[in-house]
Amino acid sequence: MPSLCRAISTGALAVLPIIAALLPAAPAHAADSLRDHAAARGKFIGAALATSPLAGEAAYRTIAGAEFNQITAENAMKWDATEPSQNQFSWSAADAIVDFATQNGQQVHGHTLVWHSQTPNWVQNLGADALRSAMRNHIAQVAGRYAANPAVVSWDVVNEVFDDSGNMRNSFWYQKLGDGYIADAFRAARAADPDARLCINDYNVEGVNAKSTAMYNLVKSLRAQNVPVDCVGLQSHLAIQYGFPGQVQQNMQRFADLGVEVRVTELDIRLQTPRDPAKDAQQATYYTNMVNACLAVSRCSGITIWGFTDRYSWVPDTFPGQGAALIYDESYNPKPAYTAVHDALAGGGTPPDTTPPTAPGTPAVSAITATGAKLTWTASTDNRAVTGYDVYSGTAKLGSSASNSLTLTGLSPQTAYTVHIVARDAAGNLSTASGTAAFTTSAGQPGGACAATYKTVNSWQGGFQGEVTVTCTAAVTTWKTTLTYPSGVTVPQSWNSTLSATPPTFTFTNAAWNGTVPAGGSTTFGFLGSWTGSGTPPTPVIS
Ligand code: 9MR
Repeated sequence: MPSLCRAISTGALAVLPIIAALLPAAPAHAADSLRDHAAARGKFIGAALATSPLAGEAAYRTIAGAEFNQITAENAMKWDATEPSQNQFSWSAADAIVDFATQNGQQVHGHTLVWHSQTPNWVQNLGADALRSAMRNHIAQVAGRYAANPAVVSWDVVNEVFDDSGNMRNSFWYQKLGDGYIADAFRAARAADPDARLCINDYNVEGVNAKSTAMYNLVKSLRAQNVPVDCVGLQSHLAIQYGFPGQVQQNMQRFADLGVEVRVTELDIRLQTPRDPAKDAQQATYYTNMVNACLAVSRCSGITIWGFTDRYSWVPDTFPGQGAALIYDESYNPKPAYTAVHDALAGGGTPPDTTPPTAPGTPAVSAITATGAKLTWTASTDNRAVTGYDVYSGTAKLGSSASNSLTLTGLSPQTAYTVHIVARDAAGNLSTASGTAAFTTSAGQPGGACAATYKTVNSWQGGFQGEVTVTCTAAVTTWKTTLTYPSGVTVPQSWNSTLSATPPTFTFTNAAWNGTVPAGGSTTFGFLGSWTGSGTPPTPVIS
């Protein structure tokens, strides 16, 4: 029994006075710590620890020991740290983590045995058979070293085997060994440490989405083949500007229903720096949501935060301009995010809002210009309140609105957009996407003030009449529209404009009397075209 915390977490309250009397000193952590609240809920609360501050910074060690009951090595157990050269193992950094955890009555989650990243070149350069042997040997040595150590209770056996779309990642493992390396790795890990819980770990699998469904299908199929997968790790590298993932609790539950444990393995919630109170509050809400989702699923064993202080985090190096993703600031002061995790684990506070808004209606598009368009949609409803909408074209966010309409600006001329709307509420719950609406912006004009639209007024065998309307958002005294046709088109006659023809390009400038167009006004010119084809006359590209 390494500490009083363990005694509490195993429910041995009756023996508390005896243990307290036997212990030479009080436990290092306060009764109000995250770890005690988590243990009281039957969960772990973990932190990833970095080797250098763990060795050298008293404040780092104090908080890491006092607040968390599970530790993950941020880097010290990865392949490049443990086996930098073939069969030459280096244990000092990994052992330092395990020793620290043992001193503080904490469990260790091993991270990670097989990954495409932070794996030395010598491994990546091996042929298939040698690679398979090296993988088995690495797992046997690394998991085997700590198999008898009671602190080390679980392993990420494989990490990030999917790409961002949910297909098998085309890593050197996959290229040389096919997807069989995954089952092989789990079997080797079970052989090396029969008592450890063995996990598959990935990012962007927190909510229900294509990638988490791919993960779900893989875990289901591996377990059907008796591959020893005990646990699924949801990394949870989130960002307040991208919204809280949809249906996290439901996603956790579907894995749980497969009979596996789920856990949040690498939680951090970044924001665009600098911090401000509103961003801190949003971040705190997301931390609350994540803790509450885990608390609501009995097979969710706990939450590990990827670090704990903003002083040491991978985020600013990887996402320039973003950071402040953790629960303590750079000077080890607890942030609102700490209070959020604390209060959620302690069980108080307002009941969590996990209900997303309903999907918005499919947007209607109007007032299309060269650089903008107006979208209007049927509003969503929510159990509390809809706080806003985000408009996307694919994955690119085009704008946000607090109401059910938005005039988009800054679009590119003559570009096709397929847009959809997502609603959100104050807790960061996101609706499913609305239906999509497609439109193409009109052509731009020099100076950007005017845009042109074309229509065929009439056509006959070998000929047609075209009409162009020039609409200006600011007053102009001259304008120009260029139409480019497929070859074979000529324009023998035009009116209300001056034509300069270098087929297949025809440039129309204003006539003497219609160069002046007021802001919001328009003018029209026309022409006769001839072409050699039949059927519908060709449509010009406008620029
Ligand atoms: O936090 C880790 C950082 O210090 C390393 O430089 C980086 C190298 O790949 O790995 C970071 O941790 C990653 C983890 O091992 C797997 N999931 C994503 C984490 C953040 O990149």
